[in-house]
Amino acid sequence: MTTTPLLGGPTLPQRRELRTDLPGPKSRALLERKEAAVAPGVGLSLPIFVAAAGGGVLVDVDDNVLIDLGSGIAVTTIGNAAPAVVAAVTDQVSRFTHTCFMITGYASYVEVAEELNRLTPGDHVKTTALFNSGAEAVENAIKIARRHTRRPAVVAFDHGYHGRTNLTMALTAKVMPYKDGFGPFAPEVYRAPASYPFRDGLTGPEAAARALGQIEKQVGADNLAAMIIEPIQGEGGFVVPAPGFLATLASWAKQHGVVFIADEIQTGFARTGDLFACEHEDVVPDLITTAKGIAGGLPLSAVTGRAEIMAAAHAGGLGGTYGGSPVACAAALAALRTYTEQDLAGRARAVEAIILDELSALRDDPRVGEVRGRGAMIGIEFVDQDGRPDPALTTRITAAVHAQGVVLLTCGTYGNVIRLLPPLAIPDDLLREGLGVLRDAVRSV
Ligand code: PLZ
Repeated sequence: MTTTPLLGGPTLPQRRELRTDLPGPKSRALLERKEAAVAPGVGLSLPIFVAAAGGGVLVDVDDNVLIDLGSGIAVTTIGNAAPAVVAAVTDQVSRFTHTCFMITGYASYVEVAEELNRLTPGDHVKTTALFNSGAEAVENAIKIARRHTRRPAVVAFDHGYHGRTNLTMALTAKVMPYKDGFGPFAPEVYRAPASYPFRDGLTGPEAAARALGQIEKQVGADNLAAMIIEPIQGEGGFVVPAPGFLATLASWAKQHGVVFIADEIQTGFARTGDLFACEHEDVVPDLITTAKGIAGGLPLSAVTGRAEIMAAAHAGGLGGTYGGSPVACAAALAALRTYTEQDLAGRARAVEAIILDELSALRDDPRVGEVRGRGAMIGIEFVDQDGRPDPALTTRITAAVHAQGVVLLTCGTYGNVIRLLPPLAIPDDLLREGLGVLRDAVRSV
């Protein structure tokens, strides 16, 4: 039995082991009950029900041990049920579970805010507000930007993803499955072309000039409260913008008094090999939204930004019953300590090297259009012989990988990108094994 070298962690065996075909009988029975009891709008990528997880594995209810290359969509970056998080949460729930921070305070909320103010890009004075989900953080960032600028419009980008609530659906680009039939959507949201080097062939400054030209013609800087962008697009296909794209947008925003919001909900917390993806290009956002990796699996999100912008929201204007729950804050303090004390950004760069090494044999495959990304956020875009997106091939490869007991996610506007988001607590040999399964599946499908 090997345990993860990174976090001293879990007691689960760190090896893949299939005792049944997938899904096994217990998962199949739960799937039947799910179909009867759970609204069909809530999907399930793999028909597997989990009993335990840690390090780089998920153990299902049939005692199958699966390799986790998804981290629950970039959430359990420090590992599932990470010991430091378990200890902090256990201690917190035994003392108190809830007060509502808007009613009576507790220190951990303040400490999480202090940590985020310190860790996020830029050395200006910052403040933070805490919420529950990524979408809620995005909504609040827009509320703050509008109140600060007294302007109505917001620009988001092609391939962008920001959530499933009404305002964030409007910001999200892709209609299926996120928006179809769920409108009407929030007004005053405009979409600009993004930078997608593999498909548009533009340099960063060229792509930025195209976007800004459109914004100036169709929206007008004087009407624009904010632009919101993911520094590497997640759901949209792990699209890394060409160098200079983000910096050009940010400097235009500054010049025109437009609030530049970096949505680092998927890219944040060491995932891309820096603590935040903006750091790679020295871009300093006015506001940054974070969630996912922030609390090791507990629901927590944040808006952090320039104190003078954050102060635009009047007293009592921001909040919610559960935002910054004491349990989630306890988890976050443990998780944030882990990121910095164990240099998980460095670990993400080591994971990147392993991924690129294991996938190097695929680069000559004409169906592999591009392997891209940074750190432990790497995507593979699949194309047909004419270079067009090949979602059917992507689905076949993913299904073959799932059947072998490796949890793997897809993404992309065209549904043709396999994305790798392993927990950073995964042992190297297990990561290599999971990638080997993927490599074999690509070859055999
Ligand atoms: N912004 C950049 O990646 C969440 C969505 C999965 P919530 N991404 C996973 C799905 O199909 O619902 C995300 C993101 C970025 C915002 C969000 C929204 O975060 O916590 O899901 O609300």
